[in-house]
Amino acid sequence: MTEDVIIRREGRAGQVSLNRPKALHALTQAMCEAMSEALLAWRDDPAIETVLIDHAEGRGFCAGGDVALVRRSALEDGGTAGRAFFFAEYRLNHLLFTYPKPVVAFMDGVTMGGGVGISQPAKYRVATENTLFAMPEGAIGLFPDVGAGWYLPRLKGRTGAFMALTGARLDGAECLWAGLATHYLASERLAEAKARIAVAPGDITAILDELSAPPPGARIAGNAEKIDRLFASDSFEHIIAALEVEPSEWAAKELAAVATKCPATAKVALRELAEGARRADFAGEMRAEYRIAARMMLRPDFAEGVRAVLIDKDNEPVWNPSTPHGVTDEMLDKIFAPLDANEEWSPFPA
Ligand code: QUE
Repeated sequence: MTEDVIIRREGRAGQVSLNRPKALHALTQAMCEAMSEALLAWRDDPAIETVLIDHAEGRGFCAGGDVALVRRSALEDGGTAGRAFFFAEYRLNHLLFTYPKPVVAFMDGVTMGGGVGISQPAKYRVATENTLFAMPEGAIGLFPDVGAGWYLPRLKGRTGAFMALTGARLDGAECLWAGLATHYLASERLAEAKARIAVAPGDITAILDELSAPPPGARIAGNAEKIDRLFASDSFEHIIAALEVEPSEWAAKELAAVATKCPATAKVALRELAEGARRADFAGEMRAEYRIAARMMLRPDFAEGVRAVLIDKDNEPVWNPSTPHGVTDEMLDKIFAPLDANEEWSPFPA
């Protein structure tokens, strides 16, 4: 049992509220397991017709995963505890993706990493004026996981590659533009939306449509042409070269963002997205990402990135390799290789 997630029934809805405010509701293994247990019970419960996912008191929504624990595990137990965390998190991601009842995720605040993994599989994804959405793993030498290899290449144009390489933070209007959100509501209407959905789960679309507000303009739309052109390649070196010769302030700013991130993360992400684009089933995606996670968490870049961003907060990570050229195809092959058969990821039984 954990108090870091609140699980309750509200009318005909099951509701899970992330409740770890001291870490901006970043997911722990216990939180993932508690959510999965509730979802599995509700799946076969005819009294529950929909599931709502939100956060409790204070700022939301979910800042990611328990990367401090994963780092400690990498340094102290060879990664055993870290792998167990990813195994549980990805099972939850997959359970949501295949869930037979409509899920509504309320992305009312920071939605990064782990928060993306529990919102993108939902049929309904509500953004607000508080939404701040990103896949920022390049800042800590990890990689875009929780199904990002599935979702990002399915966004329009090269939006997904752009997000993976720059860690760009999208606001709620930009999430709606990109399809990362299905609805945009003022946060002051969320309580009413949840209450009405719990009473009439057959009317979710109508309720969210009715309570929607017109979003402000999506700034990213004005950069879409540049994003699609400059991030077109699956080669990291080609993308950097394109940004370098583009005579715009925007390109210079994005090049600077890309250049401060972990080079290994960038190359892993580009291969991951290219492979994910061709995939037909989500379980295969999560199996592939678990292999990558098992390798990436043990690389010194990850311990160094978490140190620089979350522990010492100097934001001056020293990456190794420090250049794109230093990250070879042979290194990538090892990161993507299958695990021993008894260590591979598997979903919950259907
Ligand atoms: C990149 C990331 C993460 C991050 C910051 C980055 C991430 C993550 C957290 C995070 C934040 C606050 C917490 C916590 C974790 O920050 O994945 O436990 O309290 O989980 O720049 O990928």
